[in-house]
Amino acid sequence: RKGKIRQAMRLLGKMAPEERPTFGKAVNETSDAVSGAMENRRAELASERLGAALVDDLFDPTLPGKRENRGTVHPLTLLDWRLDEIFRSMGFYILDYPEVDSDFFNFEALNIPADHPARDMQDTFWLDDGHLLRTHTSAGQVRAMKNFEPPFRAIFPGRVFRYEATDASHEHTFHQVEGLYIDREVSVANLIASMKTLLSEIFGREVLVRLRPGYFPFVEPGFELDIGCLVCNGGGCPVCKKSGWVELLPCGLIHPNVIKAGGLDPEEWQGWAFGLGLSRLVMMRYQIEDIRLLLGGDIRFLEQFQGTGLE
Ligand code: FA5
Repeated sequence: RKGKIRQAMRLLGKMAPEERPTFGKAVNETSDAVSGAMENRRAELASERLGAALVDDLFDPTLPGKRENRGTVHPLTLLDWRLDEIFRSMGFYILDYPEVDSDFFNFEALNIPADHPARDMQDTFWLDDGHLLRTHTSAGQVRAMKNFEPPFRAIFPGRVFRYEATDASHEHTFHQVEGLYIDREVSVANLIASMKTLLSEIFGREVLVRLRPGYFPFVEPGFELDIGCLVCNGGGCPVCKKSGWVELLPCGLIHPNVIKAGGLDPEEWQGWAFGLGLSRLVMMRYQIEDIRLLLGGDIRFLEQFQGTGLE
């Protein structure tokens, strides 16, 4: 209302009649020109907004997609899941026991008293309070016997620790899976059959195995089950120390003293156990030539397991 055009229109009344037509015409033309310009600009702005929206919201199906960087599942976890599945289907419990344990469960209860030379087979990280980092998952054997009514079968996977020098096939921190079967009557034949089922499920084919006598104070008889090295296919490499064989699966029938430590009567109950080297199994399964890659945390190594086994 206070605009210049309105003010000019108000002037019309005070003008001499002969001046009015020309002045009036000029004001009207100006008024039309201004509203026309405003209309144009309004349309322009609207079409700019529409154009911008079209550009921003446009979906072009021919453009390449944006790659989402997802984390990958560690190969140790992949095989651990697979083993859980295989053993669960055979009626095994999946148990979890502490990494910090006592001398009793790691050694004493397994028929390895304080002065026993077998303690030197597994150099131990001791804690100040007399506890230790378990040197093997066998530390869970007597715990399991105390926890469950026999007959039962169970596996307990986990990290174990040894104070030892590292090389292509040895780590100070590595993974094992313990297997335990307690019943009134168990046999070596059944133990070996279970091991073979496990290996052929994991590798999807028969693998070359050999059985040797092995000494562990907590089993009698004890065996070492080796598999033909799948990193070099038996030709010889740093993983198998050029022997063509990899120590993978020590096992045996549980010693009566261990059955007793588990609170069971060895006259009534027997058992077998195995201690699978899970880290080495992963190396064989994925042909990894150095165990230190597993826990080294190198993202380029881990990324290679994209998608494996999860689908
Ligand atoms: C044991 O630890 C026994 N507790 C196994 C056992 C269980 C025997 C039940 C009988 C009955 P050993 O020290 O050999 O045994 O280790 C078992 C497996 O762990 C080996 O065969 C190997 O595959 C793996 N292993 C041993 N030391 C290392 C290491 N430093 N780095 C990586 N893997 C290892």
